[in-house]
Amino acid sequence: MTQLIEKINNASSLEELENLRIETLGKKGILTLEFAKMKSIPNEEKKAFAQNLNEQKVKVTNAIEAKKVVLEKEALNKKLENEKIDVTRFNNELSCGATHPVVETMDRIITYFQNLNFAVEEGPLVEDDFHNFEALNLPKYHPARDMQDTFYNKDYTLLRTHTSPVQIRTMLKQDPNTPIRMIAPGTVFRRDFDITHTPMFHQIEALVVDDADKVSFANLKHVLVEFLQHMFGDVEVRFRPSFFPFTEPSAEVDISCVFCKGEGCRVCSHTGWLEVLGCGVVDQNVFTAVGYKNKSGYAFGLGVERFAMLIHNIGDLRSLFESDTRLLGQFR
Ligand code: 2NL
Repeated sequence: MTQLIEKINNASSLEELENLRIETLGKKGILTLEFAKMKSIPNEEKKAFAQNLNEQKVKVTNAIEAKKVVLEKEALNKKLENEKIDVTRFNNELSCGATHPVVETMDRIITYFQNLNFAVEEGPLVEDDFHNFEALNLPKYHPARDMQDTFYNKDYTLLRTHTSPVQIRTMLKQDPNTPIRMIAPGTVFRRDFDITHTPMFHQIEALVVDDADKVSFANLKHVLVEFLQHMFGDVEVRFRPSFFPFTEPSAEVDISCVFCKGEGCRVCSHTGWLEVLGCGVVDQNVFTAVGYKNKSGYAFGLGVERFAMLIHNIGDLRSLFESDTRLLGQFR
């Protein structure tokens, strides 16, 4: 008996303990078999025999129960130890996301103009002929409306080819005597796909409108020189006469090449200059289309991808649309 109790106390697992229980108290256990002997015991000895057997049974049962509690607690502790999670542990290898260079560049430009008190306006991507073309002095049969450049829908709507319709909508919704100082950032769409063109890209356009004596080309020039030197550092800025249907006069703006400092390299085609935006004084036909009289305005437009490529020295426009983490990971 003491040997059995000792075995129980030394059991090293719940399995071993259960085996001991079966060996003693199970259907064919030694104590169970002892009880079966009752029949053959003389009547006068039965009471003492049964009492003794019961005492043994209680001792064994208690010993097993007590050991079971200990072993179960040990098993639980072991399980908790194995499954422990340190929620405070920091994993340096975690790869985190980064702002896409196009979005980062867009945010920088937006913030710059917000600080100059420009409002940020938005408009629909699906536009109509009037807001995208007609109001911008692009009459029917103008080459810029060509099916080659514009995504047309069956219902005569189209995907906006520039963000200018946002300016048209802003002028229409406001009283003509309320001055305008706005930028329109957003996606635009053109049927063009090669090394330097993607069918979707990003533009930011700006528009300033006020009484005729308050807005001039000189104002525009000053704002743009300050802006470009903020974005690209100490660069030369050059205005070249150009043409846009919605501005007169119009200019294209170059900065001295940020890679060769104007010496001439492959990026600037050995000219020393990089074209970065287009601008001009709002054409009177645009004001007529939206019912504005005796107003003057200036406007400019730029491609965000081109800015991002020049700022980060990215050679291929298409790499900005491939979501390759080897490129994007460099902008964390
Ligand atoms: C470019 C040139 C430009 C404008 C956009 C504009 C808008 C209105 C009236 C007059 Cl509502 N002009 N926008 C003006 C000049 C140039 O963009 O090369 N963009 C990438």
